[in-house]
Amino acid sequence: MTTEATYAASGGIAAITLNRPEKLNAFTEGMFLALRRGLDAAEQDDTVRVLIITGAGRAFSAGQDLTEELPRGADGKLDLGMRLERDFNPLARRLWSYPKITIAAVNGPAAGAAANLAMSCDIVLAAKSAYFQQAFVNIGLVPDAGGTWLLPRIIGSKLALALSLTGERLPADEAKDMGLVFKVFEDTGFLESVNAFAAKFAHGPAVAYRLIKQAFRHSMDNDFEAQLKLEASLQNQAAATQDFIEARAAFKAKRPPAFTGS
Ligand code: LHQ
Repeated sequence: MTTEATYAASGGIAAITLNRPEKLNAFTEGMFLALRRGLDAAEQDDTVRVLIITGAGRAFSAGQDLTEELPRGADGKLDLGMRLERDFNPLARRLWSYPKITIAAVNGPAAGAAANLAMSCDIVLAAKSAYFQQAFVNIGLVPDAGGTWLLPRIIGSKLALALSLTGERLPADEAKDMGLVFKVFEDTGFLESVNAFAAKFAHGPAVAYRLIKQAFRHSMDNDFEAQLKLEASLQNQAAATQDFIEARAAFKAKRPPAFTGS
């Protein structure tokens, strides 16, 4: 892994830290490479139940590095679509369908594509001083990395459009009130608070986690009838796990279950 994002895992919790603090962790090609490697490592490690993505220093990330050379098409014109298709969109898709729990630990500003990639994570935790900014309009661009699909579904279309047209900063507490952020923690000891929160997943029922995520992904598009059928099918898969057998035995014995993730 390049040092533009670092990876560490222990005790069932993995963490990828975006690591260009002097440039507010703006995304570069090297950072995407490191992110892909971190996502691979966490996915392949059977002991990992939950992946935290956070930023080094005072920011989560300022989005695309605006000073980086951007690709051009054969006609010489900037081809930002190519950049999105190559780096941002595969990352957004991967986070959206990642088989383990993902937590965006937004420690400071999350601007542009970084705000939208944070939203692709399952749970968003934020430090009190953090903010989210659909900064695209300030540089004459449109929200990308899935933002125009995710944001209206999370906070409603009028708020999502207003935030995108104004480029206003959305403070953590307001983001929580809108349903984008699950919990806001104090700046001091933010990562410790995030780790304590993540610890509840560290030894949990991994198959159920994956299936729960699948159910909610499909509910974005399914009608009620299709979702009922999907729930029945997913429940059969969950019921076939050792963890369900163990949980029933633990319930009868009035003791906590010891999940193995299988
Ligand atoms: C930066 C950046 C940055 C480089 C701060 N790049 N250096 C996808 C596909 C292809 C192309 C286009 O885009 C996309 C998706 C996108 O993400 S577009 C949106 C890109 N992001 C932005 O427009 C946000 C730009 N940054 C800002 O507006 C501010 O930096 C925010 C509001 C995030 C934070 O403001 P401050 O706290 O006042 O910090 P600062 O502006 O002083 O930044 C600190 C340093 O970080 C500074 O460097 P310097 O060497 O002068 O100390 C900035 O130049 C650098 N930096 N963002 N995106």
